[in-house]
Amino acid sequence: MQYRRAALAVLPIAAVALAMPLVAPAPAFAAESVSVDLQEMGNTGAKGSATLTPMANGDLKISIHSTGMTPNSPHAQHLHGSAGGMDFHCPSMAQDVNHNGYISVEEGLPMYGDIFVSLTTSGDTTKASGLAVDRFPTADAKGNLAYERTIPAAQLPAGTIEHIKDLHIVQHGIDANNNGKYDIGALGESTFAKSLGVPNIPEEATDVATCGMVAGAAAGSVPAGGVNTGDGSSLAQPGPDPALIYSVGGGAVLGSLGLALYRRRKAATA
Ligand SMILES: [Cu+2]
Repeated sequence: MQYRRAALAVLPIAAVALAMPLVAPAPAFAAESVSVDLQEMGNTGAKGSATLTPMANGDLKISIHSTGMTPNSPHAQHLHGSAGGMDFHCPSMAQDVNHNGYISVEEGLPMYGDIFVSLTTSGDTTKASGLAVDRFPTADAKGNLAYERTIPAAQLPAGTIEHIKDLHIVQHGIDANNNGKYDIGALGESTFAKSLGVPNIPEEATDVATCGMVAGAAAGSVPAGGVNTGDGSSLAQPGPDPALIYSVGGGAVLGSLGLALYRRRKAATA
């Protein structure tokens, strides 16, 4: 089984090699640290704070501390948004289309945008690692999550530091029924995962736990691209297709994620 897991873990790397464009190193650009207040999305009970620190050499240091996360469980987390002029925001509960009290990936994506950087603990940080669950931080037994990593400049998408205020942090993975794990019994099967051809992933594992924007970002930017907050008008328009956004590479990663989660779940219930 170790061998099988190792073989699956290679998949994301192969996907990245195919999907990752050449990224020019960011110019050296030192700026102040910015803080991010990670707010509960729906009734998740999770919250936290983060600091993004552009280093003098163009690297980006990320520090995150969250509480109320699903204990002993991995949490996918990303910088979402765009360096290309689109103005994305954290969702509000107006995006909770099915009124279940939580924000699913499908509900959140049109508002918070594509994955910009995957905040993994090691290795690749592109969108292709968006659900590489073996490289995301795991909350402790009390639901506390701590994360710190400095991502090298050469590994950041062009414009990351310059557009830091256009980006925001999203953490995934909730425990809706407070039983200390991700289970299908709580909110059913993840329709997002299923749309990528990976059945039997709990919706709890992919739903949004927290989201936070860089302090002051909303006041300093004007919405572009027709995305509004608050009035829910964007819901009437077809949003980006999540399957397209996560791309073939993301699908491959989710495939390995799904199997890993599924095995853990089986192991936990065995
Ligand atoms: Cu995300």
